[in-house]
Amino acid sequence: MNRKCCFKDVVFGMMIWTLIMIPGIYAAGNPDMSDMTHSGTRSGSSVIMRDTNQLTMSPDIHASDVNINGKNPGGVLIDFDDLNNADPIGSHYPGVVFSEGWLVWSSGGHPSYPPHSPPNVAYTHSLVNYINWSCDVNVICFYACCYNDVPSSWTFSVFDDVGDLLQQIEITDSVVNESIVFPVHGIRRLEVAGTGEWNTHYTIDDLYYECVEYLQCPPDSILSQPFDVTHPYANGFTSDTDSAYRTADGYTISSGETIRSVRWWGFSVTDPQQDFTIGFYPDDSGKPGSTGNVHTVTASYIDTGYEYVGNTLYQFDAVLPSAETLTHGWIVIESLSDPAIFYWANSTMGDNLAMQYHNSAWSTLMDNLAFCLSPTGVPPCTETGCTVYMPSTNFGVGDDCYCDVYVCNADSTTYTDIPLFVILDVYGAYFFAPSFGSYDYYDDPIPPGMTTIPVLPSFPWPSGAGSASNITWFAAMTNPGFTALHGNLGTFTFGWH
Ligand SMILES: [Ca+2]
Ligand SMILES: [Ca+2]
Ligand SMILES: [Ca+2]
Repeated sequence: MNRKCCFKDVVFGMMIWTLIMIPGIYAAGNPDMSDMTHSGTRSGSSVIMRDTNQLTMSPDIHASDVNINGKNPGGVLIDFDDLNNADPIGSHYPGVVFSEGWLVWSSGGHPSYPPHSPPNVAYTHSLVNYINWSCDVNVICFYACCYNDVPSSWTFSVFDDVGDLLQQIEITDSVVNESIVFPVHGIRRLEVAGTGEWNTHYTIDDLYYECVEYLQCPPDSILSQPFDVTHPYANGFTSDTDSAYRTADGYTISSGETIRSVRWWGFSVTDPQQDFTIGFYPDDSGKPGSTGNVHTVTASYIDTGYEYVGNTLYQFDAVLPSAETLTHGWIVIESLSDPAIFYWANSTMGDNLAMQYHNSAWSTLMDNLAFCLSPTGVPPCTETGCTVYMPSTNFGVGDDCYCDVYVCNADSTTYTDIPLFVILDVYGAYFFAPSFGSYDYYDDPIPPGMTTIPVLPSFPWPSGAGSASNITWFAAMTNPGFTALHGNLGTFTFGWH
């Protein structure tokens, strides 16, 4: 009984200390950021123009760098020279489908249609034709020959995945191996049309394209809007407690799903920060509502290895302290006070609508922000201690319920004599896992890194359970003598209805 009393004293001492300290975090004064929030040129190792609300990136148009002869290793060059004269093209090249009627022609020596790469070119006489890509393409280049013996014009058009026209290029006179470049993003389809006898008087050769390349969302993501490393207009939008801006994007997940972890990408000037709030706000007439659920998180981050105009792109991951149940609304990721300025990176996925808050009002950004939402998440192990996880804070009939405790051993040796206590507090009655009797603890060895202890196996929340609130888990390691906590105490409060 002595052990139990000692442990409870330690636990509740820690709990009260935690409760007292949390408001202090919010009340902490902000350092003077005035030198970081002004627009214009920053002194330092790199001189980059920045607006206050975003990084000002000069567009990095890949097409201007592209060497159509395959110099750019990121793309694919189709020269049609591996096929024989009169072969149909069809699906011969992986990831690209040519409509029926596109054929190869060995046009060597023809003055109006000389191959750009001998011997072959491609053509179709079909009035209705297309070339479809299975990936989003961010640049297409090719060489066209058009022969205008009767008045004709040729229109090359590219479309996105929903059939919206992205760009058109028109040729109205005879050309020989004219370079045609579509430096636009998200192309899925090319069509050729025209006037006069256009359909019998053109060829193309050396078709070059680049597929869009995304960074990865976690495999179990329920919303994926990742950063696009081939984005020609990579940018970041200020979302920082120390600035006058914060940034939001909309999201919708299926009813019944919950959000437990968030991955996002951004730029930090200068050192990456780790302390953020992630807020989920209901929609209020097309903008974030005034009150939402705000989670304070400590993120882990990695340097992605990508740099945009001198700015390193970081990938951040954070586990929410409790599952977020709002299935539709706005997510706001904002860095807490820190000398660095955080810029949330944009994405080429999404509806091209995000919002930014400034001067007490939300305004529209014609862009998307790069983030992923995931229903599970094991926190990074950086500090020794325990984290309790349940998939909801308020269970209803049929909801998936379980309880895991993540035990972080940040030391390099396996603990063999460190007890792990997991205690359920039901209105002052204490149940000690794993037996849920009046006193028990886990005494398995705890290896370095993160160990997941399944405390309650998964079960559907039953009917007839009534309702309850403020039921709390405590999880902590102690020293072998049970007199002091070893690492951080984890708590999780939940209820049911
Ligand atoms: Ca060729
Ligand atoms: Ca800051
Ligand atoms: Ca959006």
